[in-house]
Order: sequence, then structure tokens, then C-alpha cells
Amino acid sequence: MTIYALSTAQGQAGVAIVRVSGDLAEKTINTLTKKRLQPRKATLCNIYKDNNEKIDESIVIYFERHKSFTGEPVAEFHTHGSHAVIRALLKEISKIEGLRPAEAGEFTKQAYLSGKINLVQVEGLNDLISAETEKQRHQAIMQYGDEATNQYLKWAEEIKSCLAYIEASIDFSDEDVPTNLIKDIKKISKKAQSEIDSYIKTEDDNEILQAGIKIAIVGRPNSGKSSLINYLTNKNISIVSKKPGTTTDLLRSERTYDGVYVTLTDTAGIRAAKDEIEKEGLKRTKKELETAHIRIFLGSNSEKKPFYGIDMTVKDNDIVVINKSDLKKQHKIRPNISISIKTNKKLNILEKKLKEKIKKLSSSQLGTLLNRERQKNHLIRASKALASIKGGDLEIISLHVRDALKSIDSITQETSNEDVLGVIFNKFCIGK
Ligand SMILES: Nc1nc2c(ncn2[C@@H]2O[C@H](COP(=O)(O)OP(=O)(O)OP(=O)(O)O)[C@@H](O)[C@H]2O)c(=O)[nH]1
Ligand SMILES: [Mg+2]
Repeated sequence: MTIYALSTAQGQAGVAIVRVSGDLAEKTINTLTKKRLQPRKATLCNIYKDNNEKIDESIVIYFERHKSFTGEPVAEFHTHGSHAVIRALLKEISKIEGLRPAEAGEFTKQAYLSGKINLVQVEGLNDLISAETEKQRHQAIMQYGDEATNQYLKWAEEIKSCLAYIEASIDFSDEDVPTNLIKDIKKISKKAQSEIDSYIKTEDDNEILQAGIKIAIVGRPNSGKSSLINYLTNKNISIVSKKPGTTTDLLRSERTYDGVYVTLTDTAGIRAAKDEIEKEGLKRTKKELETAHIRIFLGSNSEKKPFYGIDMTVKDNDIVVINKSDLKKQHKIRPNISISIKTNKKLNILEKKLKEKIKKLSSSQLGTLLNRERQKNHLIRASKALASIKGGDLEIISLHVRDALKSIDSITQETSNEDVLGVIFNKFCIGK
């Protein structure tokens, strides 16, 4: 079956690309342009309706089988990106017998089925399309490119070498199996297992990369938390007032720091709650305190006890800040930094400190990171199988080795699992 779809985003744009993939791709070009094109050569063509009316001028490219994204013959029509042109073009294509609209992710699925890309790359491609921050893009291109795949292939090769050892020993009777051989197998499998286990742990870093670093601003009422979130996000999102207890709920705002996605949360000022609403607000603040990666404890210079009633178990990534340094000091606290939001004092230094902490939290994100439950499940299975390689019975060892190899291979190639494939490809949009 030959499939077609608009591959660029819906809506008005300078250019729109309609893609056709399958045996009838070339015929589609001939029908619409009345031309035969040289493969992989962008050619300016008129596109016609079946009544010879011209629809648009378009750059058309024909890709032969094996030399296209999908592995099948592909036609691309780069037209002007108006609703009317796209609609007219799609209508003409639909009139050609043997063509049908593509389903979500079907071009990519075809690329996978043709062996053009493996499943790790498919998942990477999906990430690349949805990447919002620079770091997310960086991760996605490593999954789509060779890095992640090569790592899996390396483990598969190593485990395969264990099988080769086992096969080489088939000629030996049980008593004669050289002890070195079993030692070597165990050495290789232990090394692979430990690498796999470390990789499984990178899932936490991926979590930070995807969901971002959570920064909570906490403190007593009136310390300037809302003023600070407004300053840091450069938005007037939180109400600032001299009345203590202004903020009663959590208020979040996002931004990036050096390509890292960050969510800042303004919280309700901590004091003895005056009513049910405040009680609930404080409950939420407390939860935020527990889950944030970085906590900014914000106190006021004009209070005798700027952090009274606040659980100040300060962790490595937390920052203790005293605000309102323009006012007379009333306390004996020694904070990490004193600022004044009112007079813009040392706010740049506070931001510098924040950036350092964000960098530290995200600095382990250099290599590829585990980012799929599907991949993780196979890795856990492989690790378990490798961990089961014990004793001296080669047949049992061989079973575990094969099991581990199968799991690693399934990461890049789920051979016959339509359900799994369905879940992967349905996440794509139509036209990809
Ligand atoms: N003098 C002085 N006043 C400040 C400074 N920063 C904030 N304020 C004022 O302090 C008051 C409280 O500020 P908010 O940002 O609403 O404080 P908050 O911590 O969000 O207060 P709650 O929401 O009630 O918990 C406002 O009147 C601000 O204008 C500062 O650096 N110096
Ligand atoms: Mg507030």
C-alpha cells in the first residue's frame, strides 16, 4: 500500500511538505506533474488537478527504494504552505487508486520495518521532534544517532563472545572444560552487568532532563518569595503585597538556565495557620519542600527570627537567603547571601549561585541516558540473567547468556511484538 500525509505542521506557513511512500510514489509524481524526475534531484514542477488546472508550483523530489527515509520509494512535494494548496494537493493525491492516508507514525514504522532505523532510533526520533530545551535535543540526537545504539550493540557483542566461548567448549567433556573458560565468561558477564546496572541508574538524570529541576522558594510570610519568583522568571505572575499571607497556594513558573529546564515554585509563607485554606497551603508547601531539587530558604532582614517555625535541614543544593538587606538587620543569621529585591542588590550573585547548583545537578547528563520504560525492562532482565551466571555447569550458564542476549537484542529490535510496536508508533504525529 502506498501512503501519503502532510509531513509539516498544520496551519499557514511558507512551505508545506506532503510525503508519499510506497510503490506508487513515482506514479503519483508523474500523474500530478506530468513529468518523470531524476531521483534525489529537487525539481521545480507545476502540479495539476485531473482537469489540468494548475494547483501550485512546487519543488518535487523522488527518492528510490532503499534511498529514502522509509526505505520504500518516496515522493516529496514542497508546496506553498496555505490551507487551500495543501487541501487541493491532498485531494488530487487521494484520487489515485492504491493510495491511502498515512496513520500516525506510519512513515517511521515503515523505516523501522525496512531496517533503516532501529527501535532506539525510533524512540530517539520521537524525542527529537518533541525536544524543547537544548539538553533535551542533545539527548534525543544521541538516541537517534549512533551513541545509544552502539552501546547496546557493544553489550550484545560482549555477551555473544561468551556464547562463542561456550560453543568452542562443546568438544570438551564436563570434567575437561578449562576452568579459565568459565572464569572468562564470568568476567565478561560481570563487566557487562555492572555497566548495564549503571546505565539503568541514569534514568534519574533523565527525569531531571525531561521534567526539569525543581526549585522551591520557601520562607515566612512577607519575606519576599513572590517578589523573588517574579524577578527570577521576569514575569509578574505572583501577587506581591505587604499583607502577610498573600500567597496561599503553590504557583509555578518555568524557564531555562543554560539549556536546562527549571520549574520555580512560589509557596505559602510558613506560620501557624489561621484557617483551613492556609492549613492546606502549608501542607502543599511542606510537600514541595520534600520534592524540590533546590530549596531557596528566604528570610527577611527585618525579623528577629527570619526562619522561625521552618524546618531548616539545609541540604547541599539548598541556598539560605536573607532578603530586604536595605532594611535594618534584626537577627543573627549568617545566610549564604543577603539580597534586596527592592534595591536590586546582589540578585545577580544569587542567580549565579543558582546556576552553579543547576549545572551541578545536570552535569552528569553528558552521556546517553536511559529514557524509556521499554528499554529499562529489557535491561533489568538482561542484568538478572547475567547475575545468574554462577557455578560451573556450562549448559545452565549458556541458558542465562542466551536470555541476556535476547533481552539486549530486543531493545533495538522487537521482532514480532505488534502491541509493543503499536505503543511506540502511536505516539508519533501523522506525517512522521
Ligand atoms: N524593603 C524591602 N521590601 C521588600 C523587598 N522585597 C520585597 N519587599 C516587600 O515585602 C512585601 C512582601 O513581599 P512578597 O513578595 O509578597 O512576600 P511573600 O514572601 O510572597 O509573602 P506571602 O505571600 O505573604 O508569604 C511586599 O510589600 C514587597 O514589596 C526588599 O528587598 N526590601
Ligand atoms: Mg507570596
